[in-house]
Amino acid sequence: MIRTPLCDVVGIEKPVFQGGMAWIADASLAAAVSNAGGLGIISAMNANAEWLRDQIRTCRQLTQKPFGVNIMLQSPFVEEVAQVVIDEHVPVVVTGAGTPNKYMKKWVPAGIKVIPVVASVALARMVERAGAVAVVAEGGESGGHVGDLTTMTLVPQVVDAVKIPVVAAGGIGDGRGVAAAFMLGAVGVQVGTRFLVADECNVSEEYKERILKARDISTMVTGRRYDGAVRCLKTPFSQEFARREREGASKEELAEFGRGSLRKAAVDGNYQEGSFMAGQIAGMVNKRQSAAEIVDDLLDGAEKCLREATKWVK
Ligand code: TUI
Repeated sequence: MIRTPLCDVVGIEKPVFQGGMAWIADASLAAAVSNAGGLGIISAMNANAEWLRDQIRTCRQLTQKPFGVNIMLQSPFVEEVAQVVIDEHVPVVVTGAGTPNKYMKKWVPAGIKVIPVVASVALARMVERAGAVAVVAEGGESGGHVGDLTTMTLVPQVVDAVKIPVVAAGGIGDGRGVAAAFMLGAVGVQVGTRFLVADECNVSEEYKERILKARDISTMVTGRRYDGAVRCLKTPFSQEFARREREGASKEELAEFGRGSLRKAAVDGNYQEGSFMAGQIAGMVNKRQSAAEIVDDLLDGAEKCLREATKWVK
């Protein structure tokens, strides 16, 4: 069994967070991960207050355990969803794609445990001062919106910079990755891509099949030119996006071209026009399992690695 200080901070049994994947991480997946002893996370993505409130209430019907809500700070509905998590007494809020300090001024006094995703040491320090109980240090191996640093370089630098627990994310898909994260000083992991193929994940069948078929070099990053870098599978859509970017399309033109593409992938399973966000670990995700099996495989695998890790030490 693996138990770390993160478990006590968040009130969970197993130090595994499920990534708040936009258009994908709903009450069904979040409740399954929380019931398995990890922290399930509902993505507020670009949805409005009503949708989020409904998902939070559904999640509460499916699990008695703590769960989180991921708020993407670039959402057009950020103000209203920021209030919903207070009104609904959500235990944990994870933020992404921006600086959450403005909202933390309301969340922290409301008793919400705030755990921002950071892609730099500077942001980690800033959110610690603002009252974050932990941070997720996410390297560019992850799917979706990515920063510049890798997990290998970001995690130890964040660990050295802050006193609060650090959760590693980006490129972690099995027990070896979990063990490596612990070696870098993290006390937990956040995993997204592997949960895409969980039985309780309601993403389109096409998306699941594409993840299962992906190999090591199947992802790419688009949008680097305008600091909106997004990692997704190489598909007709992402290759066309990259072509337009190379040919000098403006930020507005690219935003227009990309509008609705994640929904097309996650909900409609539209391979031609969808943006199939996925991390570089997709090549290792080859099996459909329940969320509980995934959580247990991650930690059992880590335990085995950690026990064997001393064999070279004389
Ligand atoms: O946020 C994510 N991953 C995401 S958000 C998302 S939704 C989306 N949909 C369409 C296009 C773009 C996004 C999909 N995946 N991960 C956490 C994360 N946060 N990664 C990087 C950052 C980040 C980057 C810069 C956080 C803060 C930051 O700097 C803030 C600042 O202003 O310095």
